[in-house]
Order: sequence, then structure tokens, then C-alpha cells
Amino acid sequence: MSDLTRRDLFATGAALGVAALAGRAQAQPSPAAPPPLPAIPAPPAAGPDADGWHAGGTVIVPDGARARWREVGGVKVFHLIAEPITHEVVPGLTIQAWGYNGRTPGPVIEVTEGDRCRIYVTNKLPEPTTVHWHGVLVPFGQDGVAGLSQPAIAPGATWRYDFVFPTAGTFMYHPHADEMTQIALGMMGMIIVHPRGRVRRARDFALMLHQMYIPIGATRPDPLAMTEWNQLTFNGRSFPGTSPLVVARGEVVRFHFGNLGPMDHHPIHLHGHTMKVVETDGGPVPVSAQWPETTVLVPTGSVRVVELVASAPGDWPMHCHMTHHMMNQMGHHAANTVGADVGAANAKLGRAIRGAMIMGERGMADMAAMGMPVPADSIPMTGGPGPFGNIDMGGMFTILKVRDRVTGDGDPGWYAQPPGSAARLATDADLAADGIAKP
Ligand SMILES: [Cu+2]
Repeated sequence: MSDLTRRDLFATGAALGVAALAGRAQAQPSPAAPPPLPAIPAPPAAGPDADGWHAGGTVIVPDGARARWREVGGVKVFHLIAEPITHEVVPGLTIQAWGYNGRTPGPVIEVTEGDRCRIYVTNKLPEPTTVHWHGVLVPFGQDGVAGLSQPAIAPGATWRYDFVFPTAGTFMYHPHADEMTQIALGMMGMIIVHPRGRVRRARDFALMLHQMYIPIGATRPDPLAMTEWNQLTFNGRSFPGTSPLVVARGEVVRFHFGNLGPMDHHPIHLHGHTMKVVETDGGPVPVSAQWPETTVLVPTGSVRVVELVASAPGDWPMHCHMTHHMMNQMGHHAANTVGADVGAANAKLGRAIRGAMIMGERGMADMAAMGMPVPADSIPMTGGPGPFGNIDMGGMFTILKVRDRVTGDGDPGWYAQPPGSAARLATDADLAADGIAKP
């Protein structure tokens, strides 16, 4: 609803006219005709650099980047380099991954409906690859499937894809050669195609979802993993390494979620707001088919674009609701000690193995709060510092920061709660006044 084309504006105007006529007979506002939202001014477009490369665009890519492009004879030219990379998932955990142009996920390709593009792909991987344009309606020969629509791109070779982006929408790119290995190691990216004539009325965030198994002490994700995921990411980063999403109160916000994790679907939950799915990688969802949610499932191999109005100031969590997907590098084969009296066992174990401890008889939070040492080249299961102590989550967790005013896309710090608005410790007077027996 927010990224209106001129055609939509005319349609909205027509609907308003119909509503006005209908209003004479029946004082019911038309639910199909919300007033147009104010446009969000585009950031000043920087010109091309000395070599003719543009870095412009309006999509915000937290912890990521937009792809650079040059214009040659009316064609937008991009260059993707598939290559091994060194990547920091979260401070303390740096891995050897594969990606595009030095990063995972690769840079977001942002274009406009009808743009003709030439996309060069250079393969610096040790094995053949291709790029498939997931969801983009390209001619068969541009589909990028090794062995089917083209030979694989040999290591060292550069191939040229040349096509028009025929429809607006949100899509993805990824290899279609040794998919299991290459996607597991991080090769993926998002494509956002704006409607032609778009008036920008929403703040767009691109967020790719991914999962990896990084054995404790190892620096390379294991592509053979099928169930034991221990690192879940938004744009390649896990909490507390995820940058906050900063928006102004009252703004329309769109999250473009793309899931190219190997095996799992992610129910993404947002606090303090409701949202609607307005697009998939198959196209826009008609208004009549949208319904409000606070958790939206993003299946693997899919795009879900959700829209919301950032109505409530605060620091609102946005996270996968699978609880193991908001943990970092935890092992899954320990005995269940919750509720057990492990004191005596700890004493014996401490004599047998210096410094060893059984943890977690009161739950797992104490393990993070105690600052428990972790093996080299690994990170604690959970936790980032919050304004009231440790935040007991990691992995696919980030924070939507809604403020009355935003000065830029930087972190505005923690939300200052209005006095008297927060939950607090109950006093004896509270209990007595409300008839609660003192526990
Ligand atoms: Cu998940």
C-alpha cells in the first residue's frame, strides 16, 4: 500500500471519489481508500565515482551493502565476484565462508522495473558455479542452472548475464551448482526491483535469513549439516552483532525477508506492532488477502515482504521465534540438568577435571550471566548487554528502535522510558490495595 505507483494513486483517487458518492447514501468510510501516506524523501543521490560506479539506492541493508552499478548505453551493469571470504558473524566469531564481492550475503541488487541489466559473474571459487535469479522472470537461457540452461562457470572464468527485470518485486540470487555446499557456505543475495514511477512512502530494510553449523573451535561452516544448526543470522550477523533497525514514529516500514537457509523456515516475530505480508517472491499480495500478524513465517527458498506502521516508540525485539534459532553456538548433546541438584556432582567433577562444572540446574540464563569461559574460536550461547542486564538471546535477533525523531540510520542508544510507564517491583502497598496475599 505504501509504495504507490501513479496508477495506484489514480486508482486511490477514483476509490475516494466512489467513497464520497457512497457516503451520501451511507456514512461508511471505504476501507479500500486509506489516505496516501507522505512520501519519504530519498537520500541525496551521490553521483558516480571516478570510475563511473554508482552506489546509490534507497533500500537500507543493515550490516550489508547495495551492489554498485555503472550505466553503459542505457544498460545497468553489475559485477558479482563469487569468492572465498573472511566474515565476522558476531564479535569473537570470524569464519571462512564463501560469498559475493567480499561479503555474505552478497550486495543487494536494487533496480527499477523494466531496467535492462548486464550482470557479470566472475568465479574465484575453487569449484564451478552459476548464478540463478530466484523469482525473476528471465528467458530460459539466463536462468543460471548448471548443466540445464548453461555450462557451469569454471573457476577463473567470467560470464555475462543480460536481461530485463520485467516485474517489480523482491527476489534473490544464489548459485545453482553444488547448491548444498555453496549456499551453506554463504552464497546468496537479495534483489529489489522497484515499481516504475514509484513514490517512496516506506522505509525499506533488506534482511536475508541464514543458518550455519560452525563446529566449536572451527572457522568453517560445515555444509554437511542437516539439523544441528548453531548459528542463525540476519544479513550474516547474529545478536549481539546485529545492528538495530532505526525508524521514526509513524513511518511505514517494510522488511524484505529472504530465506536461503539450507533447511529451516523462520517464524519472524515482532514486538509492539502488527504487520501484513504485502509481497512474496511471486508478486504483490492483494489487499483483500492480507491479514494482520505478529509472527510471519518465512519458508526456506522464499521472500516475504511485510509492512507495518512504526506506531510505538521503544526498543522492540524482532526475532525468529524458534527458540534454538536465537542461540549462538550451543551444543545440543548435554544432559538435562534443569531441576537437578548438581552441587555434589560439581564438587566431584571439579576434583577430577580442574575447573570443570555442570551448569544449568536453574535454567541456562546463569551460564551467560556468569560470563562462563568458552572454548577458543567460539562465542557464548547468548547474550548482549542491555540497559537492565544481560539480554538472554543470540542468533536471529535484532531490535527495531522507534523514536519520535531520527537523525540518521545510526544507533540512537537505549530507549528512555517515560517516567511511570514501566513495569516495576510490586510494593506491599500495591499488594494490599489490590487484595493479593503477600507471597
Ligand atoms: Cu528460525
